[in-house]
Amino acid sequence: MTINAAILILTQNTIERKVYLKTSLYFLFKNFNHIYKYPIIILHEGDYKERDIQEILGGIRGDYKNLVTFKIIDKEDFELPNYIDKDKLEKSINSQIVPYWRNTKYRLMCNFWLNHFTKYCDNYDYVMRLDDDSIIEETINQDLFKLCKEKDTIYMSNIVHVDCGICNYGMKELFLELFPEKKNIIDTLFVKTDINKNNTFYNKFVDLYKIINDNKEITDNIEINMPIMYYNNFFITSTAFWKRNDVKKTINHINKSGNIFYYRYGDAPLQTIIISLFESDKIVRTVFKYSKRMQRECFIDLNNNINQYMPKDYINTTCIFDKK
Ligand SMILES: Nc1nc2c(ncn2[C@@H]2O[C@H](COP(=O)(O)OP(=O)(O)O)[C@@H](O)[C@H]2O)c(=O)[nH]1
Ligand SMILES: [Mg+2]
Repeated sequence: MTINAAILILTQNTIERKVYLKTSLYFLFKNFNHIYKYPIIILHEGDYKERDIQEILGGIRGDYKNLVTFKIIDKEDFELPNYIDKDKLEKSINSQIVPYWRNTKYRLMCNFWLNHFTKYCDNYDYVMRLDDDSIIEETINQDLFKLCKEKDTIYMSNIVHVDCGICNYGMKELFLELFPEKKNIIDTLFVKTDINKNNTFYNKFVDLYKIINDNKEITDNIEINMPIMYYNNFFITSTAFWKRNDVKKTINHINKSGNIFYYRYGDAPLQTIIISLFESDKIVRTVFKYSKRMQRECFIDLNNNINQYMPKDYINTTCIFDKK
């Protein structure tokens, strides 16, 4: 069986990211791709020049380097959509309400993985995303693409996690509005919590809500719904799914809300929810040891605070399915 598939890595040419990319590629080849030999496309914004490309390829052994190509993505992919109010966005980002509130470019990256990545998939029936800071930590003894094709899988991912409810505020309501008849499924995809006046986030959230909703008041008890999602720094997807009209219509509706930018709607929960709504029996969880940066390192946020979100030991992951 031949499978038309490729591995996509979106990256940036900074000193830090270049080191991540080299490490990630090393483990990708060592633990998967030296066996299965899929093409790897490294997507970038034009900041990888000839010498940087040589440097990356130089680290890939023998003929395996022929599997790797670099591709400049379209300039528009990382431009703010014209319906986004820049002033509102700037005020929202300045709130830095949670450590992982991030900046405009992070939001553009999330937007890329919802709206633009399919442009680079025309030649492939399946693509894998792997981030430059994702490490495959053990040998994967099966061809995951072949598995997807055999089982007619539309989305395969690994770690299940609960995302930040403030970053994804209003996401549940948005999907309920679009798919009232699918309330049962939508209910299973979120964990509810409340923030009231005693909560440390309360005042900051009220201010943020006013910025985003043109000074509208919010109730005293704020309902927050945290999405349950697959970490999508590793996933495999059927590319045809994202070209379906009903899927595109749903994505357009999400885009119009502006909330990918005004809040920080993650591409991961959005992908998990969209597939769950349309093809819930075609999502498959595959388990192998891999990690993203946040599980290995602490980080300094934009408020200059040091944050740790690592598992408490070297055996556990942050996967909610692995917890009792
Ligand atoms: N070209 C480009 N890639 C980005 C940008 N921001 C993030 N990425 C890439 O997108 C992937 C996910 O970004 P990351 O910051 O690791 O997100 P996190 O894992 O959610 O913290 C990584 O491979 C990054 O290099 C950006 O502004 N431009
Ligand atoms: Mg990352």
